[in-house]
Amino acid sequence: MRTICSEDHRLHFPQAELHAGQFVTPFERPSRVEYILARLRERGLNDIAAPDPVAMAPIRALCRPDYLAFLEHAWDEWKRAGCAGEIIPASFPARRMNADRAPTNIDGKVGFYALAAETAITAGTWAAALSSAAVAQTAQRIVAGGARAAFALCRPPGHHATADMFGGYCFINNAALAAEAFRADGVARVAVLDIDFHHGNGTQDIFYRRGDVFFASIHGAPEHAFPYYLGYSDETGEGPGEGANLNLPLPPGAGYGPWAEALDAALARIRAFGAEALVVSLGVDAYKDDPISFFTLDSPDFLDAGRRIGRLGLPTLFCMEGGYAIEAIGVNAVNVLEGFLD
Ligand code: SP5
Ligand code: ZN
Repeated sequence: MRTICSEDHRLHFPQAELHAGQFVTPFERPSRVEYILARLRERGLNDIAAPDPVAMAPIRALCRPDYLAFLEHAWDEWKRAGCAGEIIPASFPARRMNADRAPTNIDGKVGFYALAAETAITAGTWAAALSSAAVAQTAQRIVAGGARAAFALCRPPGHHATADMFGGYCFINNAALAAEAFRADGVARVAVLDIDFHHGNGTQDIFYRRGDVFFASIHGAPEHAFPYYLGYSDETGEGPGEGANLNLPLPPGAGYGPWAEALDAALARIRAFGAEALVVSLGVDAYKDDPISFFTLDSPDFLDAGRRIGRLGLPTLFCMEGGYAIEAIGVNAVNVLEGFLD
């Protein structure tokens, strides 16, 4: 299985994450990629290549134009306004306020386009987000070209990003971009399986009214876990998308027993949907030692999860998402790939 990875992910390395009332070094940091690359090499998965140049047209089709303009120019506007630190949202269009009229003021704009305050934007964020999208695009082309699978080692991750909001460490939804690319290549039915600990709110939102892309997510129940305001089991899709959204929330402390049961349920629904290509939002923050999550999966469980996904027999693109137990992220992510290849 070929891995696509860009060095440009390093351009995004904020110093600050608002966590538990303090600024801490972000959990989502550049070294995550190094650990995954090291483990790939250790396991002989040495086919690692850089992405082709980013294709902007599909990104423009996926995201709202004003949101992309914001991401591209936010840093310059922030600096021009005399702000000293990294871009961190502090005001939000909450209930009964104007959530569809963007302010001109950069501080107002930042909150308008944010869904959470933990994610900072820095000078290199736009370039890094585009490189991550390019990684997903290039890996998707490999699968569309006939490979059984490819690994898009995306960083920053994408599954929390909507067409018009950043947050949860995400800026552009790489998995959604890949799913759309399969559709554009003529694949009639595509499934996105999100096994990151956190609900893939961005991916759900993008495809919620679509009957051609099935979305399934196994995640910490929204009553207890970020992103908190989406991911309930009664969110089943709308209009033409009714029945094409499957949320499988699990309670604090959930281990591989219930998690694997949820995975089998998701895989059965993907099979029944008639998917012809699969995008896996591959987060490994369901791991027992993850510092911001509450499932208790162990490293061998990721191997088993990969095996089950492999038994679907679909052309599969793995897109890297979360995972913050950094010393274990390589083993856990590569275990999913190795299980798949078994
Ligand atoms: C891609 C991805 O995995 N994004 C995750 C974003 C999580 N952001 C905020 C999480 C807030 C968690 N608070 C946890 C308290 C733990 N003691
Ligand atoms: Zn996550």
